[in-house]
Amino acid sequence: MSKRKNKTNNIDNQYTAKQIQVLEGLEAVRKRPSMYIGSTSSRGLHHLLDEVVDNSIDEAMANYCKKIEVIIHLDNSVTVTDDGRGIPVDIHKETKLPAVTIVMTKLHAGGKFGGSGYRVTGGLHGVGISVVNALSEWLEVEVYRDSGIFFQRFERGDAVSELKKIGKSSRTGTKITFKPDPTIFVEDTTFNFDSITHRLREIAFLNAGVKINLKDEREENKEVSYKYTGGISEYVRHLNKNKDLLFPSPICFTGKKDDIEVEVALQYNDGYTENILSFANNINTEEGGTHLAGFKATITRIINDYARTNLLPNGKKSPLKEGENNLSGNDVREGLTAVISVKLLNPQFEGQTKTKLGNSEVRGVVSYVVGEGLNNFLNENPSVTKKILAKSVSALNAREAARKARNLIRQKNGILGLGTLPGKLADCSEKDPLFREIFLVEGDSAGGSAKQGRDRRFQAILPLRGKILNVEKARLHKILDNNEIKSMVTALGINIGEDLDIEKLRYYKIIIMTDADVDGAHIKTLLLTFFFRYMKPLIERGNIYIAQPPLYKIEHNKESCYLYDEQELKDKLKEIDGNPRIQRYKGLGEMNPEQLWETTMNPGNRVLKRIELEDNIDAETMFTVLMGDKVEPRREFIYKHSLEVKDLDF
Ligand code: 0RA
Repeated sequence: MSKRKNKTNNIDNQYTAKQIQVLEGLEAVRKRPSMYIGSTSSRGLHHLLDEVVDNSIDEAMANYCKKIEVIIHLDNSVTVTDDGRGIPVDIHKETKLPAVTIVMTKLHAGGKFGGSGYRVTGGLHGVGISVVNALSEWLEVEVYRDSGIFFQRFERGDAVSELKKIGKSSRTGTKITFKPDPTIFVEDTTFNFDSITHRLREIAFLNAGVKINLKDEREENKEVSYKYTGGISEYVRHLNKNKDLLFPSPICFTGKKDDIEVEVALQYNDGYTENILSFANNINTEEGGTHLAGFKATITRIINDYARTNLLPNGKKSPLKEGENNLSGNDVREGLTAVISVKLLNPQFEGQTKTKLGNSEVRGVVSYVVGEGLNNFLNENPSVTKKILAKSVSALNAREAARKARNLIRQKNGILGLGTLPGKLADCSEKDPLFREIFLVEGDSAGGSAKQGRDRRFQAILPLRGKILNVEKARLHKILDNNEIKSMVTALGINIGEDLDIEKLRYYKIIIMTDADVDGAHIKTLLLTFFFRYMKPLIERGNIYIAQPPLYKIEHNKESCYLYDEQELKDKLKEIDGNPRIQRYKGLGEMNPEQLWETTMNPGNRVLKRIELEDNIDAETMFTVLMGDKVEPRREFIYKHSLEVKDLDF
């Protein structure tokens, strides 16, 4: 669940306690925490930290804060320090409490502050630090302000000391340390270094020049520091890190109109996928919205205009003839990596996950900034322009070829979407997709065993011969030429890419079953790359699973058992005395149909790993590195991660 908040209004920075509207106490938060932070799982726990950091980011957005430091302590408490203005400590007339105490102990419905100081926060999140306080076993705040250091401690939301001046200081800023309450976060109270780094780095990219440090005291030397003077331009460089580029430096446009700030950075690589990230007030708008729509419409229009009305720089005529098809949006975005960041006073977040920017006025401002900028750039950089046009036109040609290939699949599927299923598919008899599963099996021989061993009522088998095509290096029509992919697409029934219709999914569980060796791992990765690029909803909805065939069989005293990893083998060997004869399975083919059923396919015994998309952006990078052209980053990636993974199971 993501947070949303509004850009701070720095017009009136003479904040005083009278601007705070006191609303509710914190009992409500402890009673129903999920209402405020989405859930009390690990996600909700991390949301507490996001909330505190976001307050510092507000200070950074308003240009008062240059440095943020986050420290995870041994006891799973966390400290966030910033060098912003410091939370005000002056006394609020009606309640006679210091402002910081009110900020920590009262729920400010609809936002942190009423009135003119800070602008209103909307949506489910951006709920305020008081929510963090309410859900913490204890919280301590230190404010550096008005030449002093002020301190107060809270337990489960209640002040247990008064605000005290404990020293003098010439600096300003806020330091908050809190320990999530284990009686609320019963599942998990440990902070995850890697997921925190991801958000902090994102924030650093989006706020050029702000330095963000993260230290994990639970491990030695675990520390990272981010500061990007180039802002989102460096973000684009980072996203394109392992790709071959059409031109070396990202193109940047910035502008401001009607209090809406727009920043865009873009760069083309020679690949076929588009990777556009959009943000509003530092929130990743995964569902897009008006800023993204404005951007897309504008680059399509400008590049089309340019391709039609201008001679190419080498003197050749425009590649688009009069009356001929326009370049489509997809054509001009092939190989495009871009980051769009807008900052505005009252963002409206819509959509299913409230990550779609709704403010209609933003579209025009983005169009204006991108239109001006791109036009100027194209006029001034003929050689780059030529490359972009050539790439778009070649995408247009490929699109034509892909359309033909897709039509073939469509014809094959028949108008009713049923049509001819692939010959090698052994389908099941169950009719409700919810209860059907399909095994994608490596090799014909294992496919044969699986067909014999399965429960044919609800298990379908599709054997795949050899390796499927690496889709990271091929265009759509090539991909659809590939027989293995074709039969998979037909069997699943949902088509791919733009034509995908998830409602037509024929099997709720899609289970990849490969040998437990290097080739098997490679095939798994190829299949996952294909699903990620062309059938992403399957991954997002959690339809994809990996089967876990056993690695060993042990026979001892006329009894046999199967073991699934090295640790299980070690434990078992300790447990039994005598000398069992141990069989190591290299491939699925070494098991007979009954064994395959018993160990890997029977829902009563089997272990399936569900593939989850924890982070879209990191997954994007991972597939580029694993399946792309460049060898060195792949070697690095595998080396780095081989130290982390226990079994090479993706
Ligand atoms: C209210 C008003 C002002 C700043 C803040 C809150 C503030 C809150 C947090 C939370 C973490 N770090 C923070 N930094 C600042 C404006 C104060 C002024 O006008 O001087």
